[in-house]
Amino acid sequence: MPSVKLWYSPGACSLAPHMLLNEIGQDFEAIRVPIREGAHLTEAFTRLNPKKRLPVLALDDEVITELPAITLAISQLAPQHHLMGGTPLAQARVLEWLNWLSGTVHGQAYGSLWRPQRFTDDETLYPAITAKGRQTVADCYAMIDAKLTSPHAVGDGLTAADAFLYVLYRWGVGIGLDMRGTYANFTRFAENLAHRPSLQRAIATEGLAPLEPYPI
Ligand SMILES: N[C@@H](CCC(=O)N[C@@H](CS)C(=O)NCC(=O)O)C(=O)O
Repeated sequence: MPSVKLWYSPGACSLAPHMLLNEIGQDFEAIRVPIREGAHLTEAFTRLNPKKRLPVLALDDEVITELPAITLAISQLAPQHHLMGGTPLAQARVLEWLNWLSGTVHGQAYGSLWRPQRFTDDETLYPAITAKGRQTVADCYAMIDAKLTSPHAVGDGLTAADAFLYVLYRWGVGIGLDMRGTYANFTRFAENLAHRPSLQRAIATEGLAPLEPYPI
């Protein structure tokens, strides 16, 4: 077994691999890099990941970035958990989710909402980009809600897609969307996932407040 390290920022998308490492019972070192405090912009962190983004996973000296690659690496540590899908079709479905969640929902929608400066140098355009980002989040969440008619995004077991979706549910609450009122399937899904000890432990380690009173 390699020595495993995960660099995370509290409540960021790194919560997904954090949960998955707990899920497979992997020993690992969790290293806190709070984005809010600019800790991802230090020289030391930039040397580790020149993209200045979280999460980062290290397996011994091998540094892996990008959430879908990181969840694949975690899945390969414990293939019996099928975190990237248990059949060839399920693997394609998990990748389909992760690609869309990373590229469109995270990179494009939340990128526009939270980081309009990535899309233009013209500050007068920031409000329009931010507004479009918020609308794209809502559109994407409607699609997610329509697809999440069962407890897991793919098949009948936990996959990396579930973990990432849970993070996005939290972000929806964080940006003030009426998640419970608007996205009933997504809410049921998140409440169901919130019972998992692996997620509860990651939330406690990251020092996050529970979202809402879950019916435990
Ligand atoms: N494509 C990257 C995106 C990672 C990313 O943007 N992470 C956010 C946290 S959720 C981040 O590090 N943000 C730092 C910033 O915006 O400066 C991935 O999938 O891992």
